[in-house]
Amino acid sequence: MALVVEKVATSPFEGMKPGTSGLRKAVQVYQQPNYTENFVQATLTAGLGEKLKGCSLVVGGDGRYFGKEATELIVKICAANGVSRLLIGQNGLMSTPALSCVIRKYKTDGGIILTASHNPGGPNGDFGIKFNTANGGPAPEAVTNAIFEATKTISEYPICRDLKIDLSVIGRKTYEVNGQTFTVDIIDSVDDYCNYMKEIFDFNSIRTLLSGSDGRPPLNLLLNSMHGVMGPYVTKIVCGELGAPESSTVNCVPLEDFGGHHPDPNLTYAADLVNELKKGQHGFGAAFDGDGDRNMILGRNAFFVTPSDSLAVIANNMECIPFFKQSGVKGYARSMPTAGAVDRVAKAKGKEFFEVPTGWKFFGNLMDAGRLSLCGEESFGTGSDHIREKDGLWAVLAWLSILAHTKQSVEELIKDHWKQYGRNFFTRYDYENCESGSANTMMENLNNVISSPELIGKKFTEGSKSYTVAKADNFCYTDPIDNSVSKNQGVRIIFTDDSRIIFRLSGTGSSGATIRLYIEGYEADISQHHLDAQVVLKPLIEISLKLSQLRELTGRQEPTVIT
Ligand code: VG1
Ligand code: CO
Repeated sequence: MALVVEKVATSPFEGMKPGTSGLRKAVQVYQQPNYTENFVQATLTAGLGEKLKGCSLVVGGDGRYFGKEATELIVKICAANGVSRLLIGQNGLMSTPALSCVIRKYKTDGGIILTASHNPGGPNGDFGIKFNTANGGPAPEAVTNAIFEATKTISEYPICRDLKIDLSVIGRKTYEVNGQTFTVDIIDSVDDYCNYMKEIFDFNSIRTLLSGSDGRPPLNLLLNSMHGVMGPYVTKIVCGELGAPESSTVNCVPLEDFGGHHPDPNLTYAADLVNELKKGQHGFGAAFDGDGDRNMILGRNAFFVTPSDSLAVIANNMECIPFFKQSGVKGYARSMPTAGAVDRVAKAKGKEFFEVPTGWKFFGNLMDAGRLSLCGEESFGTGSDHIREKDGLWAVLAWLSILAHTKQSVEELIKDHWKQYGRNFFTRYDYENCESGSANTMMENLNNVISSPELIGKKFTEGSKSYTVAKADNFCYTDPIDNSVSKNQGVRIIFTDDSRIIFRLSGTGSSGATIRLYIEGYEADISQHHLDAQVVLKPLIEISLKLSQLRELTGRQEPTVIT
């Protein structure tokens, strides 16, 4: 079928600057005439440059409200721009890690992900668009900056308005646009990813762990997909391939509004899972976010594994995962605010170690250069160089592999880890939706505090605890591969005992400002390891709040979320 290309005149919208992970805005903002079209066109123009004509792309999303409309627009605009092939997840669904996997497997020129990840969805929720490059990873800052520049000058976009596709039917459709062939492949959202997981892990050993067929009691799982995109992946892989009963999964039907909840796997928004695990019937629990790249791991009785510890435990047990036996274990990395547990494993194992700014895009270059195997963020992100996104289900399968191999429980593994390496106590306080002006004032004040020469060596006392400042700065990162520099990535104050307090503003919110306060304290003494992180870190939290005047400036006495 031959299609007509129409040129539509448009004008720029303000504020289309991608944040930590794509452009996230209220659905109503995206629904404005030409808003989505402008951003898609800018993404194609600046993201692909000369490769645009004749390129192939993967498109998929987390199933949130407005995803189908946006997918249809993308098809029409890609066709008109001379894109030669699109691979689209059935019904527009594809988890972020699966999309990364598909880009790499079919060697496409990149992909477009329709998600606002853990942000709420629905007509009054958020929507988001993110561009990934040919390595399967989130576009680096140079590319997202170029996209932003393109949004400022856009004056028209081409569209094949008559192109109608049925996203629900798997199969190939071809069209003719300006004498060239345009191919749309609707593919199964799970198959390629599932096959890859089978290559990476030893499914037999996980099957045995779950069924208890080696004489041990079966491991009862509870996996909560939070009505995000993960439902079909969990059903097919964990139930279908690994034989877990259906009762070990909840909230597996993707909903456009995630059932009205935040699809965010943390102790606050996944409280249902925590409460269920507290009953002691399950030996392992996990939750995923809307687009499936985050994971929260719990042991029996809701024993909470901090993402920083999860990363360190996986780093310490890489031999349990067949993929790394083949590819070898290269370096380890974490984002700056993530607690330093993995640093100690890297040191003990003699591996190269990297500390990068917040956001998965900073890991990609290191992986592409063959220097990084495993990395993570405190925000429930864990992943490896099998793809170029963090990967929630991969993390669960990694944990199950370790449990199968070591024959230990989650709690035993963590406690043994602390015994060997000491414990990095960690907590994050989120103050969501603060007024932007006061949040910015607070950050400005903090920048002044850290630039004062008197701060170094200064002693802060709270109750019976004292901390002396060893170093203070606003984190600046130079990428070791391409030497690109990312400044102002968070104010950090590091004390002489390696404790840290870190402040930064979120780059994933769609309105107002979210302040994140990260607190870390290290304890080598095993007699202290059982203590509650909130208790251990209380003096540091108090010091942070006083130093920043957060309560006075924002009027917030308590955080919205504590993890
Ligand atoms: C947050 C997390 C960050 C993560 C990002 C995207 O960013 O802190 O670690 O990479 O979300 O995760 P920010 O700027 O709000 O702190 V996701 O699951 O939204 O793709
Ligand atoms: Co996510």
